[in-house]
Amino acid sequence: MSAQLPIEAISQFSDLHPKPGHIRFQYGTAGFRTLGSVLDSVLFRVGVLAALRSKKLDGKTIGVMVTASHNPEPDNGVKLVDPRGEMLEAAWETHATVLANASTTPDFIEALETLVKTAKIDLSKPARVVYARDTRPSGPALVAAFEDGLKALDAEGRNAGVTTTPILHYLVRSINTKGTKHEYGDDSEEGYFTKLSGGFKKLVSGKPSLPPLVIDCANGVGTDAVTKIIGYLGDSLKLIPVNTATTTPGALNNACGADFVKTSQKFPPSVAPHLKAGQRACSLDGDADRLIYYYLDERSQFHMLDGDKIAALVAAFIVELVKAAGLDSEIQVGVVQTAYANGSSTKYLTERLPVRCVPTGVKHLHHAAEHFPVGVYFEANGHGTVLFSPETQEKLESHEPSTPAQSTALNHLLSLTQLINQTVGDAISDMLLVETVLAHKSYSGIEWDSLYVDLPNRLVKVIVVDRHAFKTEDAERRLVSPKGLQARIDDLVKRYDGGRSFVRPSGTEDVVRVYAEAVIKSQADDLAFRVAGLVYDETGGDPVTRPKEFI
Ligand code: G16
Repeated sequence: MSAQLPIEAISQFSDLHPKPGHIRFQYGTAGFRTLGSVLDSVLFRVGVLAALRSKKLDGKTIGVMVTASHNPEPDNGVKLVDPRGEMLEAAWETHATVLANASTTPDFIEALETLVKTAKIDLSKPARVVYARDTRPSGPALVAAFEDGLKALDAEGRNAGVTTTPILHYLVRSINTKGTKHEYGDDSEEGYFTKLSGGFKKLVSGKPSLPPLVIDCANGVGTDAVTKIIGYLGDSLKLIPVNTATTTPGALNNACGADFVKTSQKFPPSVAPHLKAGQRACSLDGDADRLIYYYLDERSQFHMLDGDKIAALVAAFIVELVKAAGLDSEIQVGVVQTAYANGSSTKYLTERLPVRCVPTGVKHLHHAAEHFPVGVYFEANGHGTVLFSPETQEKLESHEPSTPAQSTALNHLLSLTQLINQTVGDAISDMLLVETVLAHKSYSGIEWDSLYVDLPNRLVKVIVVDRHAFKTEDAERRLVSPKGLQARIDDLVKRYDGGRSFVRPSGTEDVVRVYAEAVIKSQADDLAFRVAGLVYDETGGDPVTRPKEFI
């Protein structure tokens, strides 16, 4: 290991991107995420880190996405993507946090030297990074800071421009598998759209067309991807894009998008003109990696079909296909959820399939899903995908069907492996997946919704002095600190029929989240607000500013 860190170049560039003194950065649920205006130094340092990660992995291409996804427009963020398109390895999240918090350029260089030594990075290896950003106004300057990080290490950068998070993940895997027997797809946006739409068209060929689908693009980067895929889908599916104002200041995720629908349990007002009784619609989030469906029934009542409902729909469909292909004794389908999964969905799924519960964050769900031959994972907020293990993929490719019906089912499964973006949750791929199942089953939103009845639930955010004081266990279902708070929550929960509640610090916003469900809606609301009140009081909240609803 003869090559050395280019100290002079690093220090010159680093001086251009000083760390703001008062802020402590943390690589959280989905990377660094905070106000875009304070992230300059973080982006520069992530550039250096991404180059080192690539060197560590023998020059494999690392991905970097500049986005704050569902957060409001002034926020921004950055996350790293490992070579197979999966989230950054957990140990390196710690390295990222250490580097981001070095106070000065000499401290930063010292931290880099320690990292190179402890992680045994061979600096003579090449460094390759592909990167993209969403439509946030703070994006271009942050990308420029990031590029300085690449320059400091003389890394090879490929700018994928303005695109969705899932497309960036797709590109990373495609670049790294190019020319191998595991080639994932052509490493271009065109390759992505061709692959997904090709799988979809095969799956719905011969099925009656569904009525057009209204698609809320959250005024974000999904707009561009939706516009493009419309061209590839032709007559196979009609989409009606709304909330496509990507350049209107303040519009991103504002009263629209998947997080708005899920959290407020209503459809975006801007979608109203397109929704008539029986019409189904869906919302993407700001970087198009989450998807929530909804429809109006004949009485024009709103019904939400969230990530749990998507998991139930999709898992049942895949189980049927596996059986029809004659592979049910060889290929097991499992489901991964988090504590936010509605109690009814967990009951519905566990009666039929193996189900695991893991902490919030795609990285946790993804890894757990990899343990199943077919792993279906969805967070209730609409973030998820389906993974086919390499063994399953091989089985599907080599299986000899004994009947025409088996052959059809097998081909459908193979087309699903094309349609599904297996690198990460992908709203556009998930939308095509849902539409496939609806077309095969001749389901409208009503039949899909009737798989099970959601328990009424409520999600509340509490602003506290220090959310890091909240620590959890048991897949975030119980608090271990602050001491004694869990016992008080337990006492409260006992008083509600079908009551369940948990508290956890967010990894993407500076808040503590409180979830509650109960048999009756008013009780779920009451429980959520009472637990929120406990959280607020516990952390020394000011009685004057105590939200009135925290009874
Ligand atoms: C990110 C993560 C998701 C997570 C969500 C909320 O989503 O990728 O896995 O569910 O944040 O996390 P938290 O409750 O910790 O704030 P996104 O769509 O914002 O990238």
